[in-house]
Amino acid sequence: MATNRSGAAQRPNGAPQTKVCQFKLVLLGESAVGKSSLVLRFVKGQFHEYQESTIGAAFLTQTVCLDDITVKFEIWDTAGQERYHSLAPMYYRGAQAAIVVYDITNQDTFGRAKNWVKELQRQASPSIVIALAGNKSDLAAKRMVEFEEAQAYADENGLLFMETSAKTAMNVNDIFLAIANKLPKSESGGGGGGGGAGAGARRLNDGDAPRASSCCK
Ligand SMILES: Nc1nc2c(ncn2[C@@H]2O[C@H](COP(=O)(O)OP(=O)(O)OP(=O)(O)O)[C@@H](O)[C@H]2O)c(=O)[nH]1
Ligand SMILES: [Mg+2]
Repeated sequence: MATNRSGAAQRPNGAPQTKVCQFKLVLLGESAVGKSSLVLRFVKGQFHEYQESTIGAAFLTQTVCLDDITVKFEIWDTAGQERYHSLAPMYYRGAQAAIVVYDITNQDTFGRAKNWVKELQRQASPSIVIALAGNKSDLAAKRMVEFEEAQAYADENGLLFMETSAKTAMNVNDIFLAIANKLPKSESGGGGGGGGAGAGARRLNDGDAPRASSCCK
């Protein structure tokens, strides 16, 4: 397989081969903040007023295309109910990215989100990319968490931050895209993927099965 000047693999007809990088992403946050709704919006473009509470966790995938690579997210949507808390490490272990979600109409969920951030900072991969999502931004009339307060907290902790609405789709694709852009796509970004402890991307060539520890270049 030939490579072009930028080092990207080329097919025999000269067309550049798209790099596909695979990342494990986990959603965490209090029950009913809208984690499943954000994933449903991102993956299927849908919203359900009566979304059922998640049991255990749900797994979905979605790809986003950046300029020169395709990022495939393996998404673990965890259950926010307290009785499932002890399962969470199974899902954030080896994750390269996390979205910690709170509901802008509920101050308690913001406090819970901060606890999830602390837990990730202590126990997840040191290079994990964490995004904070203040969901239900369509309910601004009932707002209890100020944008500026959350932005300041995110800045102090090096988090991406957006207010989102799974209902109107505001900033939903954008937050995943911002994460995709921030994730390291080189070997120096960390090793391993999937269930491993590292934080690098797994690169897939077209038609390849996932390879456990090779990274995007
Ligand atoms: N208005 C509004 N409602 C939302 C939004 N996102 C989710 N909801 C509603 O909030 C409720 C809870 O949403 P879920 O997506 O099930 O919340 P969850 O965080 O996955 O909850 P668990 O699975 O129990 O952890 C549902 O009734 C949704 O329709 C939003 O952006 N705006
Ligand atoms: Mg859910």
